[in-house]
Amino acid sequence: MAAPRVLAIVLAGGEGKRLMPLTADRAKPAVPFGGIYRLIDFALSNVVNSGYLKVVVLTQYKSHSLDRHIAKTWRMSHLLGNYVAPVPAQQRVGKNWFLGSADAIYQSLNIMDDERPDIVVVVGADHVYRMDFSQMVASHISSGAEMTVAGIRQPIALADQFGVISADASDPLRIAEFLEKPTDPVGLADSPQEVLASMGNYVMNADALLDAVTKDAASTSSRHDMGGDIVPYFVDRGQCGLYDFIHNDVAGSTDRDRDYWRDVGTLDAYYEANQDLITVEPVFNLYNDDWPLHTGYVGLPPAKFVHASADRVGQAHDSIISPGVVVSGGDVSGSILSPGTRVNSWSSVADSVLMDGVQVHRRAEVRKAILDKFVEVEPGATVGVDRELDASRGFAVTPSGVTVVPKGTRITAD
Ligand code: ADQ
Repeated sequence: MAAPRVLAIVLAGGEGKRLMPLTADRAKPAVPFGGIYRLIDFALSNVVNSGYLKVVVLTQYKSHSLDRHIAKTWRMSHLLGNYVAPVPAQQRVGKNWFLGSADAIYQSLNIMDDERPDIVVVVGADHVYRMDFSQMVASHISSGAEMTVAGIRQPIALADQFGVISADASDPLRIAEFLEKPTDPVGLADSPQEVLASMGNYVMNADALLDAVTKDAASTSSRHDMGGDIVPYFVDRGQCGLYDFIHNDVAGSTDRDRDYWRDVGTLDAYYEANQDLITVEPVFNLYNDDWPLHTGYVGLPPAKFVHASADRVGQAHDSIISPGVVVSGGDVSGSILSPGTRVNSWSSVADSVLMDGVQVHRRAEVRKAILDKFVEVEPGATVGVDRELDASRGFAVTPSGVTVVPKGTRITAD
């Protein structure tokens, strides 16, 4: 049988309210991550590494920096039939602008007319993981279902953030019930403290997708959401397969990060996923050449570490340091420094995420904080040292005590 024609659709219109202030003026998939990446790079790397080179990215909310990143980084050759094309939501008027992810696909059906795919792979754009979608497509084809949903076990306490899957008792590869973000979830029989969560990744027969989103668009009761409306539609028809991510076997994955999947939906989850990159044997390994994670080349000089003397250090340890960083007489530990950050003499940065262009001036101190782009910590100022002070300055302080400072803020020594 000839290989199916596959079109990938990346849903990148999410607002990411719970990541404020990091999403104050950028879409969630454009949030910087791990020094040199944006969140969407993980979904796009997975799609491209899976061998799918026709990719549309549906954008909507504050998409300027996302569009720029895709245009700069993910250009492929239309001449060779490959592309990553950002497609903004059609300019509808009024409240229709804000309809959900199924409507975003419905509005973009003209792309399906152009490409005539057999199969459509729909993936979210705001998770950190490695996944070979070609294995999910193979599983989808062999099951004969019209739609397949990828699932992974998650703590039951998080069930209200996910679609929760119940597999069919007689056929564990069919979904018998699907509840979007349930408030009273039932745990798994073999593990009551866990549920099987939808990863928000779907494989569908193109004709079935077209039919479903067209019917959905005509419904007045639908929220026009993939998880809330389209998945339940296929489950009710007995046409929804399950792909178990644990059995996913990405080339070159180490045992430790093979099952790694993080929904970085909250500031604490975002902070922890960044920390996962740093450890000696990282929980998530960026250095796996068999499944490279692509991003834009920043064109900056190498990082450098200078100005160590009797009373100061110019060093970083247990940290990720990006190009263009200068650590000049400061001390960095347990942190991620993005391109172009500066850490000056007698200052220290610990357990923090510093985005592009952050300046930490002399004798300043940064602890357990996320500093958005171009934040300046003025000489002698502190952040993350006194949470009450941070809150009184208007900074977000997360439940686990991470201070988050919005883009461009000047933090002064009081
Ligand atoms: P959520 O992430 O809460 O749950 P949603 O807000 O619809 O659902 O976001 C899903 C994806 O679609 C994200 O990548 C988002 O950026 C994008 N998106 C949202 N609205 C869009 C729009 N109008 N246009 C384009 N893109 C849009 C979903 C599923 C759950 C599942 C979790 C897994 O609904 O069932 O468990 O993902 O995280």
